[in-house]
Amino acid sequence: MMTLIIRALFLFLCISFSSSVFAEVNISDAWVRSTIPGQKVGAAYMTLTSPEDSKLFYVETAQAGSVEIHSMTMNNGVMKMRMLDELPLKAKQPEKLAPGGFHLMLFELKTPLKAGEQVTFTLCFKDKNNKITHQQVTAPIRDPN
Ligand SMILES: [Cu+2]
Repeated sequence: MMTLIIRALFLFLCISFSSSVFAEVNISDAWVRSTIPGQKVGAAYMTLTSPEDSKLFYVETAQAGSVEIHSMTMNNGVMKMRMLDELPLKAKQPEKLAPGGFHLMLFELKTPLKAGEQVTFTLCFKDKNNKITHQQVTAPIRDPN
């Protein structure tokens, strides 16, 4: 419940008090992994290149109840996923969200994610002065490989 309230607040801050006019983050190679019917969790990938130091701190889409920013690491042969409060983006350094590494995790999917369809995300960024901006990206759904 608490997290729901915090999420709603983040979204409110993000959408209400932010502009998406300048210093846009370049979003490329965005795609979403297709799911099988009944699967409630999905994953999305993209490459983020920010013109200045900034952080990705909130993501949402109408197709999922919530979206988390995750890291994935190998620890003695065991895959470990961790939720990040924010993903730091270094100026002009592409940060790749890809299978086996950083990714967006989609929870409580409203419908199965079918290859050929699309998912639109709102991404909220915070620069080093805590100025908030948001951008949208529409990503195609693909079968892995
Ligand atoms: Cu994950």
